[in-house]
Amino acid sequence: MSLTSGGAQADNPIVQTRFTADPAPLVHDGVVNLYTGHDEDRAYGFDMRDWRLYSSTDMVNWTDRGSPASLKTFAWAEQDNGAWAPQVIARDGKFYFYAPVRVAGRPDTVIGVAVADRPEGPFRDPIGKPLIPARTGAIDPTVAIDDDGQAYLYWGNPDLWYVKLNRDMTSTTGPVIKVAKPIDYQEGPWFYKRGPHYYMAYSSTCCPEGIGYAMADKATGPWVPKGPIMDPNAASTGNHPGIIDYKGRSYLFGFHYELNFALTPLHHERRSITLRQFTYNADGAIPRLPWWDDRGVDQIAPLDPYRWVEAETIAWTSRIGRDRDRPYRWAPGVTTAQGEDGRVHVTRIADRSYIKIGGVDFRRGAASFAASVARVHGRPTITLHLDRVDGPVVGSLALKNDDSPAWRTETAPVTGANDVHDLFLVFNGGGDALFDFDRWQFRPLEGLEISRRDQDASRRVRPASAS
Ligand code: FUB
Repeated sequence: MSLTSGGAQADNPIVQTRFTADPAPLVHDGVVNLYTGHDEDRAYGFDMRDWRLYSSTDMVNWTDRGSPASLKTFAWAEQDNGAWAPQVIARDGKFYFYAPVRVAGRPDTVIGVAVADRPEGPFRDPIGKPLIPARTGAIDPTVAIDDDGQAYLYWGNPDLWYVKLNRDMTSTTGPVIKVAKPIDYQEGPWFYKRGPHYYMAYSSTCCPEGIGYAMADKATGPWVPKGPIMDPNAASTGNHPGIIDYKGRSYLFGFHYELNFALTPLHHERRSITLRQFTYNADGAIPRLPWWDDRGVDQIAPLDPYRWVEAETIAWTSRIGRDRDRPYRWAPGVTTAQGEDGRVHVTRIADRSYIKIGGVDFRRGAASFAASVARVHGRPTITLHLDRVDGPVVGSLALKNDDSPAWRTETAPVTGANDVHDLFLVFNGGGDALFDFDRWQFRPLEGLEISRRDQDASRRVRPASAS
């Protein structure tokens, strides 16, 4: 199958290496930075200790950027649980991270603020105390800056509150205001302005939760309920919106529990972030969307394999095996780890596991494949399949047995890879920790220099289609 007309389609949920919840996307500098909550692998109820970051430029392949912040960021907070829904905003060259946490010995929650110079952090606490002191229902902060420069922080379950932020984004001004909430409002507010309209999306009708929204003519309301975006579904107790525009398309993030149900028929708070594309109506209304499916969104532009690609750039991986007819089942997997220097790599690669990269544009042909690897055990192989996990093989790299932790590059010839294809890196060998994997790159066939015209064509944007 050659996908020469454009790119691939994503898979829902968009992260399989961890359980993720409470999506908070931030578009900055041409990149979607998706901040998430993180449900521990063995969670029963909410068991959340850090936040995660994933980034994408095509909405199909997501790069694991590690943990930008954790409960340790807030030294005064309870350290064993409570890292609930965050949001990040950029202002004046810095990034401000707002999140609810708990304080030892208090039944209520508080909201903390942290700041960083880069989207991936590390975030640090500039005030050494809660930004919003303990209050009933002080969870799920959402932040936006109005056209006049005034920033607003909303939050709340089951009521909806806001306060104005000072220009420094780390202090408040004026009173905390409780607003008249839409009747089905529950939690998880997502506040933003688009054109002349102010929007408040939220998790609705607990439980199970759908997604609703309201609109207003100014940042402080009154909020006029506009009905559901997504009806609740009995298969999912929770939901939680994050909404962005990116490269001319509009996206709704939320979550479901399908990877949990791949493990067990029992409900646990082990959630997975999902994604859907939509188109606003001419009057600014958000259309009613169906429940999350297992198909994600169209790729915005194919991935360029002739530059180094982080190995943790993943459209789908085999930690959860899946084919379209036989929904979910466990399979040998891969995971990701973050070094002391903040860099993320793929590790604990098991025999028969794989990483799928969606919509890779080999253009007029690849000559070789290079992988940066370390801690290689035995003689594992990386076999390069196109289109399917058992699709045509265009190359195979046999790694040298070498336990050294130093990254080194190994290469193998490639034949028959051209045009746009999904790429499956399939790992084989004895055991479940075959090697560590930092990044990979193809080299084009000699003489087939990649012209500017080809590069432009490969970045051609497909017409947007609403899901
Ligand atoms: O993830 C913990 C809590 O669950 C969030 O703060 C709520 O919005 C709900 O998603």
